[in-house]
Parts: sequence; structure tokens; C-alpha cells
Amino acid sequence: MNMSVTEQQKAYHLRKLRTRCHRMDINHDGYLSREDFELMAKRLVEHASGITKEKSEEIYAAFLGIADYIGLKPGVKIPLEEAAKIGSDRRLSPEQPTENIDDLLFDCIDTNSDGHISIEEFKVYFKVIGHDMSDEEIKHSFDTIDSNGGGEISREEFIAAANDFYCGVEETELSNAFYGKLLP
Ligand SMILES: [Ca+2]
Ligand SMILES: [Ca+2]
Repeated sequence: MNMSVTEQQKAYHLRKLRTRCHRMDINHDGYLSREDFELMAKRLVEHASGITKEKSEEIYAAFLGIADYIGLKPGVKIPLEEAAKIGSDRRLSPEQPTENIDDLLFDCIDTNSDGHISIEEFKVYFKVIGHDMSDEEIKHSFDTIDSNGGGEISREEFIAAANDFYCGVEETELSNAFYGKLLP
């Protein structure tokens, strides 16, 4: 697949991964580190309404699992641009690993575990990763990922959006919504 990817498509793909890395730099130090993922879990759990203790623990474990997957051992710090480049190369590689990171992420955002992401749950998550995003932007992202317009994001819709974001090289509105509006 990557044999036929043009330079322009590569640049677009890198831009998506750059956006993702910036969104995940929760402590705003210009690096991705384990601390960012711990903070993501902490803030998600703090802001989710009526979350169970069991679910909180699941969310911490999932985010630390994602940090491990990216290679963020304690003390490791990767500059955002480098992290974006590594992520882009990995996702465009034919041997890309198949761990179900996006499934894990879905479960973290679905804080009441009913199998759907509601607009309220989505807002909590997006306020964690995009502190500067307006409610309008968040609603736009939600509606774009909610492709059947049912008012909730199903696991299938979420995974489809994740696949478009991580594996697609064409410009799509989904890619411009999955982590919010793409950064330059
Ligand atoms: Ca950071
Ligand atoms: Ca839910």
C-alpha cells in the first residue's frame, strides 16, 4: 500500500498524526510522555459523571497500556514532531501492529459502559484532549463521527473513524474531526 502513497498524501498523514500528538500532550511540555497518558486518565475520571471505581481503574490501565504500546516507559520523553513521524511511519507500514488501541480508547470514552459514546461523554473526553476547543467544534466532531446521525457514537462508527484517521491518506471530513480540526 505505501508504495503508491504520494509525498502529498504522506504530508497529509503526518499532519493527522501531528494533530493527535499535540492533542495528547496534556501537560503542554512539547513532548509525549507517560505523564500525559496518566493525566488523560486522571482528568477523564475526574470529569466523568457517576463513574464507578472499577471503570476508573480500567481507564487508568487502558491509558497506561496505550503509553506502553507507543513505547513510553517511565522517564521516556519523545518530542511531538518525532512522535508524529514515528506514528505516521508505523501506521503506513504494511506490517503495522494490530493491537486494538482504538477499542481500548472507545471503552475509556464510554465511561458508563453502555456500548455507546453519548455527546456528554464525548465532551468530557474532548475537553481533556482539546482544552481550547469550543462546544461547537466538539459537536461538529461528534456529529461527523456519528455517521448514521443516531445521536450516539457506536463502537463501529468510532472504529471506522479511527481507521480513516490512521490508515487513510485522502483528505476526509472524518480525519478533520477524529481529533478535532487538523492543525497546520
Ligand atoms: Ca507532554
Ligand atoms: Ca456511554
